[in-house]
Amino acid sequence: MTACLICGAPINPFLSFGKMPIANGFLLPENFNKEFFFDLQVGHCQKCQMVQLTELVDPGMLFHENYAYFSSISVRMARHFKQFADYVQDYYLPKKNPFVVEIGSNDGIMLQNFMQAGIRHLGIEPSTNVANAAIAKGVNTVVRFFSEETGEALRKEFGAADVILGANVICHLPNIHSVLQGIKALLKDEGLFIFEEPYLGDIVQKISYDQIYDEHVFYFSLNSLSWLFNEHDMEIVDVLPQNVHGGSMRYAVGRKGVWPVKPAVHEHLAEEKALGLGEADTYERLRQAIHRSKEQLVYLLTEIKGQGHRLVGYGATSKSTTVTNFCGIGPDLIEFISDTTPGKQGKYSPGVHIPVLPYERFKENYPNYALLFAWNHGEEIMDKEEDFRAWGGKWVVYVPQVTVI
Ligand code: DWN
Ligand code: SAH
Repeated sequence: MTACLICGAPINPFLSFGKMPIANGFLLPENFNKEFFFDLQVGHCQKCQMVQLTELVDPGMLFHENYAYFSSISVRMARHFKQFADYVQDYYLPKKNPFVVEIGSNDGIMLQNFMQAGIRHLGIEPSTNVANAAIAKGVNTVVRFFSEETGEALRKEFGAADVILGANVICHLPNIHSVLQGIKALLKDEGLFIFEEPYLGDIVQKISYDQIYDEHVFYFSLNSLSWLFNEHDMEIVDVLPQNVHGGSMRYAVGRKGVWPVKPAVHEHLAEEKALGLGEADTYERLRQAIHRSKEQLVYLLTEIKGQGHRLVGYGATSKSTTVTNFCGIGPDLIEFISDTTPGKQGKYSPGVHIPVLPYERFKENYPNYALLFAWNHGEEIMDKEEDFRAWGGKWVVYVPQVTVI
């Protein structure tokens, strides 16, 4: 049995996906025989309530000079992070010489807003290629993994931060206790740590099992995070659900007793109880629902293909690596995956090796069906692809259920 990364208690694995490759490990044929696989398994800790992976991949294998994900690929996400930055500026930044730090700042999608407003800022980003894209925009960035040591060193070099931000990154950090120590070292006493991550409540309700992959070490709930922050003399003072990445939650966290705790925190804790996020049965039901979803998707795709239709994937997401490998969906079913990221194009998808081709290949020769791997950007994509629908093309989606649109 594996020990919980948060509290050390034994955790019960509830779902095994089998052998999985690196979710963002898009590769060339000469590297097929060197591909790395690990056991993707997820468990729930009864003591502190954290849902987490039971086997970890070394972060150095995931985040490096060829990290495949550039945050700015989505226009809607750029808008979202502008709103996030405005919210921080309006409610939480002091007027006099504020200093904003972001952990996992990627290509500067959030910090560019502070830069444009002339606000002192710093991004901490270990993946050199995306960090360089931020630096090229003029966003101050250091290429480093955040930890206690980093937090202490940055405090000495740059002074204390008024706010520390994170988006879709804290759930990636297995050294989370060290990260929280680093945050406390870098943050002013009255400062706030504000971060947002995919929300466990949404994963359970939407059966969005494709959020489970190597980079996502933790699947946060308010309850499990409250346990964690309490260990570090910190507390969650506000929560705000976010309609991005399939359902996220934004948390504002301060040192204990410094900020008033908003009623939303108690309301969401009660909702989590009603949803059964603390009960083993919930995860057994989730496991069964995931297996049903897999069967339905494979059945539908096989039928579409059997009728002689052309089927392609849309968006070579990290999430698609879980779906394709878990469901056994390979190039026999999917002709190619269309993606706008130059670094993924011309490569093959991890594990099942479906070709990833430029978006133009989709646009120039529409398939009959497109499997929407980037379902979290569904609104943006459907708006953009009105011509595909008008031409007679159909979307296949699998979250929250397997459907043809
Ligand atoms: O947490 C994470 C999130 C924020 O980003 C990371 N661990 C890794 C990554 O996850 P993902 O790869 O599942 O993220 P997305 O944002 O769902 O990826 C979208 C993919 O789809 C990109 O490769 C770009 C592509 N895309 C496209 O081809 N056309 C996206 C849009 C919006 C489009 O119109
Ligand atoms: N915040 C962006 C990027 C999310 S992807 C967004 O929401 O779109 C996760 C990012 O975290 C990657 O850019 C990755 O390189 C970075 N990351 C991973 N481990 C990290 C660590 N220990 N410290 C800081 N950033 C880290």
